[in-house]
Amino acid sequence: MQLYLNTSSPYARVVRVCLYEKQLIERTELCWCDPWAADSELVQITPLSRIPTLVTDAGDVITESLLIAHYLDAVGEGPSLIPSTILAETLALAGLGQGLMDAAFNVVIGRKHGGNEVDTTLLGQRRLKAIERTLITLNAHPSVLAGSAQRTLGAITVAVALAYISFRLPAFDWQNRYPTLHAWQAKVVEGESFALTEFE
Ligand SMILES: N[C@@H](CCC(=O)N[C@@H](CS)C(=O)NCC(=O)O)C(=O)O
Repeated sequence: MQLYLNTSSPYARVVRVCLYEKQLIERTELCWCDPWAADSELVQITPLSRIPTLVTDAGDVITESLLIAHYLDAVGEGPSLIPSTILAETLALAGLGQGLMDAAFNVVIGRKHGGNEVDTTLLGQRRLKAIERTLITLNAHPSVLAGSAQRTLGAITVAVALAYISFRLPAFDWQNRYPTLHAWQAKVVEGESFALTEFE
C-alpha cells in the first residue's frame, strides 16, 4: 500500500497511528508530499489533492481519514479499532475528534491565508467557540471520565486533535485548563504509534 501524507496533517496522523496499531506500517510505503503544491504528484492520484490518501494493493484510492481507518481496521492485525461491543461510543467519540480537528485546522488555515483577523469573522468566531465547547464536552465525557486508554478510532481521533491544538494553537492551553482530559489523553498517547508519529 501507499499512503500520501505530510508531517503536520492531523488527518494523516490519525491514519499513521492506525497503521502502527494494525501492524500495517511495514506493508505501507509513506509518500511524503505537499498537497498544496500545484504540481504535486498527488494530483495524479486523486483529483481532490488532499492528504491522507491511501492506494491499496489492488489500486483503489481511498481518501478521508476515517474511511481509510475503517479500511485499515478491516485488513490489519490485532484488536479492532472500532469494536462492535462499543460501536456507538467509538463512533460518537470519533465524530467529536474529527469535528474538533476540522475546527482547529480551519482556524490554522484561515489565519495562514487571511491573517489573524479572520478570528473576528463570523466563521472564525464559530470555529473558536466550537473548539472551546468541544474541549468542555470532552473534559466531562463518559469515556474520558472512565479513564479508559483503549486506542479505539474514537480515542485516537480525539487524542490527535488535542495534540494538534497543542502544536498549532497553544494559546488554548487546554492541558492546564482541562486536567481530566489531559490525564486521559496522556494515557492514550502512550506507546510507539503516537511516539513515532509526532507532528513536525
Ligand atoms: N476530511 C478530510 C480532511 C483532509 C484535509 O483537509 N487534508 C488537508 C491537509 S491537513 C489537505 O490535504 N488540504 C489540501 C487542500 O485542501 O487542498 C480527512 O479526514 O481526511
